[in-house]
Amino acid sequence: LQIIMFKANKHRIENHIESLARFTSTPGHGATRLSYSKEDAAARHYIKQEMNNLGLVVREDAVGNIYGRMEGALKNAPAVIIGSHFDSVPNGGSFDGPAGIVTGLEVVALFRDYGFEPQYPLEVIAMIEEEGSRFGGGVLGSRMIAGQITLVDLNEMKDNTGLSAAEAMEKMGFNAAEIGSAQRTGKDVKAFLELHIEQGPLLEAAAQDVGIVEMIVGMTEIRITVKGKSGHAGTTPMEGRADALAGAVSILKELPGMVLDEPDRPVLTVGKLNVLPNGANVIPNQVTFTVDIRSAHSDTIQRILQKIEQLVADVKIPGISFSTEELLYAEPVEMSADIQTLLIENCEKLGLRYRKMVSGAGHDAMIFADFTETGLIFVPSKDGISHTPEEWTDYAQLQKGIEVAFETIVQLTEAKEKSSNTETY
Ligand code: HGY
Ligand code: MN
Ligand code: MN
Repeated sequence: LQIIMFKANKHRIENHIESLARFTSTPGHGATRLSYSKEDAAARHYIKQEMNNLGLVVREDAVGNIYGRMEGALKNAPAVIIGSHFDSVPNGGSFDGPAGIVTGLEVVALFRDYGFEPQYPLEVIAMIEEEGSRFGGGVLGSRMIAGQITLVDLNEMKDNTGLSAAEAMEKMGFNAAEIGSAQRTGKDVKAFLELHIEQGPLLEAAAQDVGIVEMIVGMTEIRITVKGKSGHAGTTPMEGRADALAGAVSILKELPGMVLDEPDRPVLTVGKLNVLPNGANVIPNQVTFTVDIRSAHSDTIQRILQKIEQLVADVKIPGISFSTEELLYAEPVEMSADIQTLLIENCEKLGLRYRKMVSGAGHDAMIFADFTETGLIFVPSKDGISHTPEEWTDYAQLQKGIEVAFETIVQLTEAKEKSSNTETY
């Protein structure tokens, strides 16, 4: 029995990752690449150029997601899509997002190297605003593809300078009003596959090469705004102050305890907090902060949201008011059982160690799963860390994950080798 191993090219992989890592507004302090920023534009140029070099037909949808398409033998057949996002968190790492895009580029390069021709068309995708670092919420590129976002939403989502997502798109030559044309459905998408770094410690600790994701936890992101009354820090008596930060603290200090007594170990994070007018000698009149809650069980998330609602209602400080907005709500979602089976078969064929696992991180795959067969592959993260400049995955590990992705994409596109005399047995 002779198994032909199609080896991915580690140098190409490393070169792509290192090249994309250079497009950051914080050089030396990790990847900071916000959607529609000049760093986005530089990364976009690189990605499109590499797609062109691979002979792909390159296009950008109305809202800035990038596609590189390889036609298949079957005309008008739904496409298999592979890719991830190219925006980052502030001061993030080089692999979160780009690892999945580089996987798409390398899979196509392997199709070219080994003479594979897909029956179903193959599309590499690079999506915007998965992290939500600029406009909040997250998975925005994929939610627009899934038809879950309207033009009204894009006019309402603002960055911290008050610019809306629609205006930011327009500045880069995209057109939020055409958002409908960005939608994909199960009719024109046969499957979606994403490779991502694990962003946790399990694979490295168990010396396993690949994580096969069964399910992505549910998550919600809310933004709470606390309004009070500004005033002079020196001449305003403590009694009767409507100090917005004091109001916010009365909520913030209760939040961690809310999840600790939940049986299924949900997580809650306050990652963003803004104080206005942010003067050391001015009583704050407005504080906004985000609350990110995740659990494998949506009833747990609902219960925590109700507890927060009650907590806010119970705060009785004269002159202090609260408002809450939901920026994202995603149910826990299962990955395709069929694709998981293919991934297991391919890991075994390649002699790789693997585990099935739950993803505590959100990914574009959780949105694609709403309308097409979706698979998510993890590769190990050094020390389990991510969303920091120290984020790292050995290129040899990334190469193994890409080889699993290649085998799986060959199956999903029902690709055939050009010369028939190199049958795999
Ligand atoms: O927040 C997340 O889980 C992902 O990194 N956007
Ligand atoms: Mn990511
Ligand atoms: Mn991330």
